[in-house]
Amino acid sequence: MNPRHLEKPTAFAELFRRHDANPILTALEWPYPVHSVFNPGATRLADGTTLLLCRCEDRRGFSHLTVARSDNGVDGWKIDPKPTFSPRPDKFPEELWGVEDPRITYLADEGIYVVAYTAFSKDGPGVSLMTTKDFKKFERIGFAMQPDDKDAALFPKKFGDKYALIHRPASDISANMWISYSPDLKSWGGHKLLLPARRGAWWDAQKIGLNTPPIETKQGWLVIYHGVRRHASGSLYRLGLALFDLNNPEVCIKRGQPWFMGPETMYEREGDVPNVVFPCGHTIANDEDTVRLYYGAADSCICLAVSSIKDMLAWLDENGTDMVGVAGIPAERSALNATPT
Ligand code: BMA
Repeated sequence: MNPRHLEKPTAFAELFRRHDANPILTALEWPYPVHSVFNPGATRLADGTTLLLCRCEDRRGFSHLTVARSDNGVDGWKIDPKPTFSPRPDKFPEELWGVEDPRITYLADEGIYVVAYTAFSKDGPGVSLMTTKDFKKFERIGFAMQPDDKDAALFPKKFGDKYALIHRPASDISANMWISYSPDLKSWGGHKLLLPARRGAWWDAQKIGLNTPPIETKQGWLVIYHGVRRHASGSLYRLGLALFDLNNPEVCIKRGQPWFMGPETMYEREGDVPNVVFPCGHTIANDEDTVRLYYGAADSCICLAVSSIKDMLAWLDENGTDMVGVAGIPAERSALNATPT
């Protein structure tokens, strides 16, 4: 049982409701030995099946990816009997220390899934891409972004004739979200700052990074990101929301001020890395509104929380700051303006 202060920590309205069955997947359910399962990418296949591409950590500390399928997205998971996608450092040296945190984007025009994942190389984590049609055979494209870079996902649509990727390069002085473009998923350029971490006491002051692929709505692209706040005993990973222009994703229209979900339950507060909620995927139901967020809790297990596009937009209206045109800053500079002091 949760200690009393963890039971219902606050009176804040809940945007995403945690599923009663949480955690929905743990290492205990795995058909072969793994230490932990977390941070899954997610998608719904054409037949309505929910597919999770789960990050599984072994007892060396290295991660691989394994597929779990369910008819209802909650239980009855059928897990591949052995690793679905293992690191191949012999051919792809950037995968020396494993593959992590996959984000799945379906490109409807081409009928392929593009998975952006973290390849843990000798020089640190970088962003790799692979494509698949069936989650059985995979084609690696290789490093899209060299180290230090992670937290990447492709937009499901092209802008003009270019694919667009959100990612998070990190240096000693910053860890902000960037956007880059490519004509072929191989050469990347046009790099621009998309959303910076805030500063000082903000919940997203030290580092931020994309979580799930951008969600297309009539009002713009909804982007779920994590913010990290470091404190005396470690880091707190919480989730925030921002809205970007449909035709020009570099323009931030709104940025939520508070986090909308943070570690509150026992399974989010305790585990290998305490105080972490970290989604890498969501699915949208047939009603085109219900959003199911699949997240890693405390880098230990897989959980589900449910909301809707309608509620996410309403939450941003209530809790967001308008970013465009604030203080006379034109739309094209909105990313820089997204750092309230
Ligand atoms: C981030 C990522 C995630 C992880 C989180 C908390 O940097 O590496 O895979 O869940 O840290 O440990």
